[in-house]
Amino acid sequence: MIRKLELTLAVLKPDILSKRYVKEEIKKIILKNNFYFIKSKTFKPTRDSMEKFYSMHKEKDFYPRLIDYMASAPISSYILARENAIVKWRELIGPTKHDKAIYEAPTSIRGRYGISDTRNAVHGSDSLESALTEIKFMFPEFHPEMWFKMEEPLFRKGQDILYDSELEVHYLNKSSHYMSTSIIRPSNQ
Ligand code: 3AN
Repeated sequence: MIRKLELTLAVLKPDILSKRYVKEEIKKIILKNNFYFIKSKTFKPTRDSMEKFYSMHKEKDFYPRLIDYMASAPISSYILARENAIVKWRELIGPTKHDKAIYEAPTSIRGRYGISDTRNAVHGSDSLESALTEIKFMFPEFHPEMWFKMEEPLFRKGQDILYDSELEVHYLNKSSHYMSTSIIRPSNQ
């Protein structure tokens, strides 16, 4: 059976971006685990956008703290692709709660780089449905159905894929693939 690649949303939270070395370590973990960086964006989110992104937690006592934190400084947001991307990325990031991450998954990203329940280093979509919603939220210009049609088969083959470490993105080598208008070297918007 041909297994399709899956897309998920990863976010590196503000305290990770303030530590250049840690950000690089996390990117190395992502690459070592055979994820492709399909889209990448580093920006300082507005309070309003973070309130929407985390609206499902509106009633929770930690919500104001979470919004203050997420809107305090730049974040990096990525669309990642691989087989079982959602479950695999959740496995790598580890438990939400800081104590649990430290004691039960000390080698996970949150176990290594999380600081508290709120400042827990990274985000990962927890289902297919939330991955699509979150990808649309962070990358409204990206069309998953188009990507699955035009690019997924080529990424799945895994040949002639290049990585631009500055743009933090994988792209298909133009010269070795039949060119479709949708296959262009991505620009960092
Ligand atoms: P996850 O990010 O593991 O999917 P969610 O969706 O329950 O976890 O929580 C979203 C974010 O809210 C977490 N990443 C964390 O930053 C924050 N958060 C969750 N639970 C707590 C808590 N009990 N206290 C403080 N912050 C929390």
